[in-house]
Amino acid sequence: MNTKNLGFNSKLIHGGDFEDALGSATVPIYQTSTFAFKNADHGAACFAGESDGFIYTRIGNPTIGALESQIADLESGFGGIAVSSGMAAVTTIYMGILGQGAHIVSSAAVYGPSRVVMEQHFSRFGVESTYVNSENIEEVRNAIRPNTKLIFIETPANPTMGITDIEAVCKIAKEHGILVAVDNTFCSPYLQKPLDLGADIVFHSMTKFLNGHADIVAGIIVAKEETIYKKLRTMMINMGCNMDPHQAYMVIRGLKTLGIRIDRAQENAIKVANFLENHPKIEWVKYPGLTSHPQFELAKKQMNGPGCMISFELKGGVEAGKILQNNVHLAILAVSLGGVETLIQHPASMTHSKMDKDSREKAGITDGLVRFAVGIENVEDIIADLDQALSKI
Ligand code: LCS
Repeated sequence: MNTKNLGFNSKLIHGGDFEDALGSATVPIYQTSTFAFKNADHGAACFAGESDGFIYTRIGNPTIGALESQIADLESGFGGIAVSSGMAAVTTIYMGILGQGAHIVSSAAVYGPSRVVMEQHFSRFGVESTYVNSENIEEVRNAIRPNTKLIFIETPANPTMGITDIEAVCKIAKEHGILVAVDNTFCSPYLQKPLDLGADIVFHSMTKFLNGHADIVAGIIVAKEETIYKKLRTMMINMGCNMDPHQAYMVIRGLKTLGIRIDRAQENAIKVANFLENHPKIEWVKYPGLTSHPQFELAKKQMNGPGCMISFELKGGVEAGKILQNNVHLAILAVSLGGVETLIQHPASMTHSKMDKDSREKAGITDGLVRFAVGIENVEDIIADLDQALSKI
């Protein structure tokens, strides 16, 4: 079925370039590592790229391919590269685009390991990095060097909820012939389409909203153009960070409800953010749907909704935050986000603990910051849970 002209939610159900020979209504799991060739010439033609046949699951697999084509279409890209985790997406992009002597400019506030892997490991191979507050476009411009090959941004940023102007960054990058990669994990293509705003590469931890059920770890990269797609696909194949067919099946299944899951969680998040902002024990709340967010207007312009992630700090900082974490009952005290369940975590001691304190502080990740991922439960229950836990402080 040609799904090109369907709406977003219809594409979630019917998208993906896959037609089953036996008419299966859902994409089956091709749980195989290898594929039989029709004969020796066919095998050679597959390896030479002269035939479309499947060869070996690390190189390609029908279940994984269905997911890749579906997400590439949702992100308006040329092609998708499914990988074993969000971090596999990050390292595949770094490996594919950067080389010895290359330089990367990145948002300072990114998922901790995206920065740690660059500063502690890629630096050993001669890759230089500069971390800037990408909410300030001049800081991005000023960090560019003659050897800058990639601008890497995450927006909204994990966990500060800072917003980077994707279009403005891409404009600067184009002037210098630099590629832009955007981590779209916090939004999904339902809320934000970086390739339409000028980015070259978009990627996700599909562990989060795209799968949506907190039961697998997975990642995907989508490139806007064929040359970058081919380069990154080859890197994924050679590094061996491919996805497993069962993982792909789980994401295809979870993806069908992406729109209604986000609609519901976002509706809840707006109410939770308002509750927190008006609570006397809260010092500050950062949520793109609140007019108090410093980039409220930018968020409205580049996102289709404020999303489901909130960061806040309590009066009483770290200690008060601990009491809150220890007293919630409905919200699960756990890292990750984007599932149907509400989660709470403390970035400075959990997701961002491997970043040094100085870098954390410069990135706006204060020791007292608490991150709240809003799920699809009844919002009255989420708020009542927070209210009773706050009363313990
Ligand atoms: N990018 C972002 C924005 C993320 O939040 C994460 C994981 C990753 C990349 C890496 O993805 P993974 O390899 O885990 O699939 N974020 C997590 C978090 O905030 N809590 O636990 C994991």
